[in-house]
Amino acid sequence: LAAPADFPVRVNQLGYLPDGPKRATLISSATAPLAWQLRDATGAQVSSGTTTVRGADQASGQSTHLVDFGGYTGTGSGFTLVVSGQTSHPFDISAALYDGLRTDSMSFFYQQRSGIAIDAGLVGGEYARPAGHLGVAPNKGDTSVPCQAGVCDYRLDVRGGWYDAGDQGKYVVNGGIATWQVVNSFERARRSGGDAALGDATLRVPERGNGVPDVLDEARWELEFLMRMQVPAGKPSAGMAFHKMHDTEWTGLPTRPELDDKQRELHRPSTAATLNLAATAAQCARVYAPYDSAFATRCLDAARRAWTAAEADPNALAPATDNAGGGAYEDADVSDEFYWAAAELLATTGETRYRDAVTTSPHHTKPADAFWWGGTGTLGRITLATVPGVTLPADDLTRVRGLLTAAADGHLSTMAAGGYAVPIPVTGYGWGSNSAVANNAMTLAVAYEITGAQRYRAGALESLDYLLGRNALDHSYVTGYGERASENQHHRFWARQNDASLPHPPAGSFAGGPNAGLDDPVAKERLNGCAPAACYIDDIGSYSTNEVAINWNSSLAWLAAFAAERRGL
Ligand code: 9MR
Repeated sequence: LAAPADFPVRVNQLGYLPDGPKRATLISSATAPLAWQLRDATGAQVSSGTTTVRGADQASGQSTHLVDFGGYTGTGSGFTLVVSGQTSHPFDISAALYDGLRTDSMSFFYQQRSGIAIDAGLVGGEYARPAGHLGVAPNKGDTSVPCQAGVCDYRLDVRGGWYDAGDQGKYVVNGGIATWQVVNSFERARRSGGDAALGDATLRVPERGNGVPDVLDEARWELEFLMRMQVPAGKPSAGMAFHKMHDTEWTGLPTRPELDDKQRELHRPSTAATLNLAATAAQCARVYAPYDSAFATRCLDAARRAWTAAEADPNALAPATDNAGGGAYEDADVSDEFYWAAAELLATTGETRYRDAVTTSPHHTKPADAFWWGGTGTLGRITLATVPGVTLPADDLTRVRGLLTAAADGHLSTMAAGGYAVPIPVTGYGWGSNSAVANNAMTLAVAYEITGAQRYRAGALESLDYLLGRNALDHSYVTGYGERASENQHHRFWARQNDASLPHPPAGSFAGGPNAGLDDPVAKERLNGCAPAACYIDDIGSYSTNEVAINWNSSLAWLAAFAAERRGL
C-alpha cells in the first residue's frame, strides 16, 4: 500500500515542547546524510544540520533518516522542516503545546456519558443530545435491565456510566482500566504538583464549580455505574460484578443513544469484572477520601465485597463466544486482575490479607508486561511503585520499581530500533495499537517519575510524536489535532460520514490505530497488503482500525496531562 508521499518529512503535526526532544523522520532511500533546515513562520532559516541515515523501518517498510533539531531552543508557531526541497507540515514549538489536548482528551468522557443529557452549553450545539438509555421510549434500558436467560431472575438499575466506544455497550472490564487510568492521571499529577490543571472548573463537565476536581467528577460517573453492576446482597453470587450489559444485537450505524430501541441485557458475572470493580473501587476509596469521605467509604465497601466474592469464585471466566450485540471482553487468565486488585486494596488499606495476596502472586516478580484491558498486572505494579506509604518492605518496593524501569528501558530499545520511534514491536500493530503505544509511553513516564531520568520523559514525548503525525501515514490519530487528522472515527452518534445531520467526533477523540489483523470489512477491502504500521483507514466503517474507546482515550488523556505539565527545566 502506498503511503502518502507528498510530505516525506514526518513531524508531530501539533508541534514540540521547548524542553522536550525535537525529532522528525524523513522518508528517503538516500544512503548518505542529507542537509536539513528549520524555518520559522516567515521562512527564515533558524537552524540547520544533517540527517542520520536509519535505513529500512520494518513496521512501515519505508527507508528513513532521522532529523534531530533538538539543539534549537526558540519558540513560536508555523515552523517547517525542509530537506532536499521537501517541506513538512507546519508546527509549533511551545510550552503550552499540550494544554488543549489535556482538556479535550479528558472531556471526551463526558460526551460518552449514558443516562444524562449532553449539554449544548458545555460542548456546543452539534454535540448536544438527550439522555440515552433512561427507559424513555424507544429506549428499553438501563434503569431496569433483565439478565440473559438463566443468569438471574431479577432486574437491576444499571443506568449511567460511559458508553464503551462507538457502540453503546457498557463493559465492566473495559470500564475498569479506563477509570483507573483517569483517576491515576489525577493521583500522579497530585504527586508532581500538577493537579490544579485537572482541578475544579478545568473540564467541560456539568459538575464544574462543585469544589471537586473535574477529573474525579468525571470518573465518578463511571464508578457509580461499576458499583451498580455488583450483584446485590442476598442474591446468588452477591458481591460479584456482572461482566457487561448491552443490546441483544448490534445496533446499526448511526444510532443516536436515545433512539436505540433494542433490549439491553446483563451478562453472567465474571471474576475479571469483579476484580476490575475491586481495583477501581479501592483506588476510589484512596483518591476521593479528601473530597467526599462518604463516597470513599462506599467505594471501599464495594471493593472489599468484590474481592471476597472473587476469591470465592476465582474461575468465573467470560467466554469469547459471548459477542452477539457487544464485545466479548473475554479473559481466560485472571491472575493479573487478582494482582492488580490486591495491589490497589493494599495501597488503600495496608491490610495483611491484601499484602499476602500481592506477595504470593506470580505477577509480583514477573517483568512489567505491557498492559491493556485483558492484562492488568502492570497497573498494580505502578500503584505499588508510586503511591506513597505502601506497606511493603523497602527492598521489595525498590524491586518493583526496577521492574518498571526495566520495562521502560525495553520500550526505549524498541523505539531506537525503528525509524519512527514507536514503543511497540513490529508484531504489536493489533486492534487498538495506538493505546498500546500510549500505555507503553505511560510506563516510560512512570519510570521518569521514579528515577527523574530525562531519557524516559523523552521517550514518553516521542511516543506522542508518533501518535500526532510522525508516522508511516503522515497522520494524526487525534481528531482536531494536526494538519492531517482522523475525523471519521467509528461511532454511532458522531457519524457525519454517514449522516450529514450528525457531527464528526469532537476534538481530542483518539482512533484505535493501525491493525495488521484487518478485522473489519472495510479494512479487508481497502488495506490489503499493508505494512503493519500502515494498516489504518479514516473511514467510519473500519471499526478495527478507526473506532474510539474509553480505554484508548484514557491512555491519551493520561499522556497528554503528563506532557502538558510545565517541568521548569
Ligand atoms: O479493544 C478490544 C480489542 O482488544 C479486541 O480485540 C476487540 C475484538 O474483541 O474488541 C475491542 O473492543 C471493542 C469491544 O469489543 C466493543 N466495543 C468497542 C471496542 C473497541 O473496538
